[in-house]
Amino acid sequence: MKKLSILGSTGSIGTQTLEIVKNNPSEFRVAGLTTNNNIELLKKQIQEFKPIAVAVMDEEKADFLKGDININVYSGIGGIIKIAKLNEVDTVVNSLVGSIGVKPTIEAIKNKKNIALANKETLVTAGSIVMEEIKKNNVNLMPIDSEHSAIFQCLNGEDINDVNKITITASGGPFREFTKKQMENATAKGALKHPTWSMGDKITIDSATLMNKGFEIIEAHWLYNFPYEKIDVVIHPQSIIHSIVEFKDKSVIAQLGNPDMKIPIQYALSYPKRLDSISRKLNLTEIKNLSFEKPDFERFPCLKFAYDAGKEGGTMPAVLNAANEIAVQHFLGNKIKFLDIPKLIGKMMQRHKLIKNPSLNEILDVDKKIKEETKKIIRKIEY
Ligand code: MN3
Repeated sequence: MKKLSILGSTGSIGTQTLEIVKNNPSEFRVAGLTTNNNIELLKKQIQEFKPIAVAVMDEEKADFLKGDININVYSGIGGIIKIAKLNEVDTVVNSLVGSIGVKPTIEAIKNKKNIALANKETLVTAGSIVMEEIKKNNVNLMPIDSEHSAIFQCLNGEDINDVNKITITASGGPFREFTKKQMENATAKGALKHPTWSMGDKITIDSATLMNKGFEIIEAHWLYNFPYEKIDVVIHPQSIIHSIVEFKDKSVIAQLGNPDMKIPIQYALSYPKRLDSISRKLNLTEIKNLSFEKPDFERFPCLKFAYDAGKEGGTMPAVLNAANEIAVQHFLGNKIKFLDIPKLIGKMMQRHKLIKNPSLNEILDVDKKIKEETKKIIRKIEY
């Protein structure tokens, strides 16, 4: 039986993880849960899954919860790290959103926990440090993201030296067919209508800019120790093929499934086993066609920024991520326009003085500074 801590249990990935736990009571048990501030839902989760401890990012809300229940309630980032390090836990599901997720992953690895990773910032900003710690502590890092789960499955039992190319599929997001002009007037409401996947707000906006795909390129680079030059993106609007690996003998392996995050989440938790699933079966004859297009780097400059940042390495991906995080936050709050997102990221990357082999503290420092600077620029362009 695997004992889990779920960081971000009230979010989209967190609640779906709990559904899987509920459906596989003999496989998984919950030991720790954390939320940003949704204590109403957390309370329900505590009653149902009976963890030994929880953490709430928001200190006031944590105090509020303490009066209500009789298990340990921790707070702040320190509290989240405590849940990631719980003695009773062997696997940490990190479904936090944002760079706040980096430290808990690293602390969990140092405490010999296996990681099921949904938090993108962990590998985007600190990939080299994280992969080193994974090796040093001899633990498993399983991707939860559908694309990386697909690549992992295509590579199962293969030698990475036999791989010619990894192709990550992208739905293209809600603005796939938008002209630049249409994008100028795009609203947060419109961007939140994703055609195939149902996800949290931040990642849905990242899908509209294709930044999400950019992050996935950087993650794939670290997960599979694979050069950027051989990682491609193809637009595949139906989101049935989740990624593709081409080998040197020109054989191509792809992984397919309905766009349902419960499938890759469950595999990340059950690996190396496969378990029965409540998810809907893929019915190929129901799908009229599977189509593929080249991504347009001109309309979606965030994708290009991600390649650039990844290839530059060092602190550049942290700059990409920090500027994006703040820009998306302000776009969601209707403070800036859709096309301001790439403008802000480009500006912050251009200005940045690269640190080549940064320590974790240097990365987190850059993260903080870039966020502050991005906010300063936004204050000037707000209307
Ligand atoms: Mn994905």
